[in-house]
Amino acid sequence: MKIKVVENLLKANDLVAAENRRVFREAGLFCVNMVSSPGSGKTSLIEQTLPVLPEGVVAAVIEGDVKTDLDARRLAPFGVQVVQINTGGGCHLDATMVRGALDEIDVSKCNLLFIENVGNLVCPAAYDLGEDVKALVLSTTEGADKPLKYPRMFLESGLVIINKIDLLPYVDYDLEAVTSAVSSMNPSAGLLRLSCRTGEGLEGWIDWIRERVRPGSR
Ligand SMILES: Nc1nc2c(ncn2[C@@H]2O[C@H](COP(=O)(O)OP(=O)(O)OP(=O)(O)O)[C@@H](O)[C@H]2O)c(=O)[nH]1
Ligand SMILES: [Mg+2]
Repeated sequence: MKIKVVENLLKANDLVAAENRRVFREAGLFCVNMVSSPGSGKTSLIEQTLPVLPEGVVAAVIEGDVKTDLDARRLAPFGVQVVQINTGGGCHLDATMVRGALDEIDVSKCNLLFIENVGNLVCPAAYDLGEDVKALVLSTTEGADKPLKYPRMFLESGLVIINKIDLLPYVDYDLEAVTSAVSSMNPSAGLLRLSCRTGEGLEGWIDWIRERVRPGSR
C-alpha cells in the first residue's frame, strides 16, 4: 500500500512536470536542474557563470533550500531574476514548487533557467521538474565512490561536472575511477572537470551552455 501511495505521488508530480516543460518550451527557455550533495559547488558555479554567459543568453534562477535564502542572496548582486523556494524540511524540489516559483519569473525576459535543487543525491533523482537536463555537480572532496553508491542520480543526469579540481593535489580522489564509472553507467552523459575557485575548465561549461541555449529565442 505504501508503494502505491509513492507511485501515485510521483505520477502527480510527472503531470505538473509535463506542464512546466510545456511552459519552458513555449517560452524558449532551456532549463537546467542542478543537483548534488550539499556543498559541492552549485551556487558557486552559478556565481561564476552569470558574469560570463554567452552573448544573448539571459539567465534566471530558482533556488531550492530547506530553510534559508542564503544562496538567493548570493546571486542577487548579479541582477538576474532569482526566486527562492524553501521546502520547509523537504529534501528535494518537486514540480509543483517549481510551478509556483515560475509565477514569479518573467519568462519573456530570459532563455536559460537554472534550478538549484536541495543538496541531496537521493530524492532529487526521482522528481522530474520539467527540466531539459539534470546537471550533477560532484566535487573532489566527497569521495570517488559516489557513482556506485548513488547510481540513480548518475543515470538521470545528462551532464556530470566534477568541481573543485584545484583541490586534487590535497585530497584522495581517484578522478579516473569516477570518470570511468560515469562513462560506463551513463555513456551518453557529458562530463566536465572544473574549478569554481580558479576558473580552470569553466570555458567547457560555458560552451556547453552556448550549444544548448538559443539566444534568438527571446
Ligand atoms: N577549493 C574550492 N572550493 C570551492 C569550489 N567551488 C565551491 N567551493 C567552496 O565550497 C563551498 C560550498 O560551495 P557552494 O557553492 O555553497 O555549494 P552548494 O552546492 O551550493 O551548497 P548547498 O547549496 O548547501 O548544497 C563554499 O565554501 C565554496 O567556496 C572550488 O572549485 N574549489
Ligand atoms: Mg547552494
